Amino acid sequence: MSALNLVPLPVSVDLIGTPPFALDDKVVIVADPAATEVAEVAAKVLSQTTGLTLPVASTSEGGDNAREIRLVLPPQGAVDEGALDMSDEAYRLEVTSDLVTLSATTPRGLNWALATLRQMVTPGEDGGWVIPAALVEDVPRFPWRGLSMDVVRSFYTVDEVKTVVDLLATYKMNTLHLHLTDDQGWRLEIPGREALTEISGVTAGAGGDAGFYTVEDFADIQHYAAARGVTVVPEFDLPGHTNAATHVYGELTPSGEPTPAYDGAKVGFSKLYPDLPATEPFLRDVINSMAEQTVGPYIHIGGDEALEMDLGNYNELVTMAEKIARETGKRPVAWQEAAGAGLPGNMIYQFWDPRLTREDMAKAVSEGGQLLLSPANHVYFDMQYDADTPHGQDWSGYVELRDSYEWDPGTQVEGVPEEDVVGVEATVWTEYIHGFDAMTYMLLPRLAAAAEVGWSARRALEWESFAGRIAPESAWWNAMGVNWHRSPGVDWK
Ligand code: TNX
Repeated sequence: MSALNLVPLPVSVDLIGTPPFALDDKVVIVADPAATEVAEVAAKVLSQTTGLTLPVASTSEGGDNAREIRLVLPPQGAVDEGALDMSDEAYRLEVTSDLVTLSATTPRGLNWALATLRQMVTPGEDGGWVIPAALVEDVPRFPWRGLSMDVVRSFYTVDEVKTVVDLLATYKMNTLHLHLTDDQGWRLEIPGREALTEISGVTAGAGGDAGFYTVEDFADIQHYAAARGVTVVPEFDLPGHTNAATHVYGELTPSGEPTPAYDGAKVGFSKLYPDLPATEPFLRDVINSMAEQTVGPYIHIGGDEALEMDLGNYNELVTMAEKIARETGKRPVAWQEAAGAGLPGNMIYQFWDPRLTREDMAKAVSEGGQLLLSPANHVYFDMQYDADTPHGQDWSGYVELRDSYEWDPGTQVEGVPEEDVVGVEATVWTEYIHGFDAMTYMLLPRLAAAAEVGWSARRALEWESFAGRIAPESAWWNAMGVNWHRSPGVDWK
């Protein structure tokens, strides 16, 4: 039997050598009570893979011929969202001829076991489906593996966002960061500030779609994501990238007049003013509402590209936002520019622009901060693959699959040791990505590369190996009905 094609590569895989598990319509999924939600996801994923409809049960039927997929959690296997503890994500997957056992300490870990199991399902010799007998034991290298998705320049529907969640879970990525506010639009309903979405929910970047998520939509996305091991991080980008807010509230500008709507792609012109009386209440209302609406432990306060702002005003505003966010009980995250603002210790800074100085980040980390890595030259999925890519842009160069794969998060930022890196987050900005076909075309296959860089041990990262293991995944993307790009160097099926 050939080696298993698993992405991201697990810590250990042992083929047992006994006959495979036959996956047919006699198989029952048996789940511990705390694992029933994952069991439902498993039934759906396996049905999408094979066309089989497998029942979910809470107790084993027993019997000599019973073949089961068991999902096992220890008692009190609750997900502790607050702790960046990788053991919460560890899993064990054992496949024998008559039993498949997925075990983990949390439902999230079970989701990752399921992701591995799905990749092990292969066509059998007699036309059915088989899962090779094996033992897989696995744990991630970094606790944060995510995607930041710009739903402002172009809006994506709840169902489209759910499909992105499916893709993240497929590669054991645990975080969906939603970029919800920017110059061109405002995408999350804020109760008490409904004008934000009434006025700026109907605007977008040129060529992009408009729209917004209601409070119910946002809850629905988070519930769907949580069932698949994915945490949602909302972003209120400030003090730059705020034209959608100043377009709604004239009181946020010195003239008292609202700014015109903006549908261009230029960045860095908009700003807030710390001394205006309306500013702090506005920050408070938005951050408090986002925090209240958010299940996960983080809130992103932006901080990028306030290019036309006085540094003193910038620092004052990110300090104000950090304090308000902190008071909600969430842990704030900000783009790398905020690392120079002298914010308190345990911020997470998101490194994105390889052109900017890294000294501020090294200093902030030495003072207790941590780093999330989104280097544009590796994981900005709005970068074109090459000159012929019909979507996206190229300010950070072309980024092919291999570029997304060949880099080491442990050594990206001089002066920042691996233990201060929380993980890897790809981004997809949508100034020049319009529609969901374009979106998944830009994500796939690069998303899988970013996932492996964040999950797998460094010694495992070999392009030839990855290129071989990623090839069969195209069958899954086709089964999901999503568009993808045929990156060179891979023998796609
Ligand atoms: C920079 S990345 C931005 C975004 C743009 C992106 C385009 C970051 C924090 N800011 O506003 O959409 O480049 O690649």
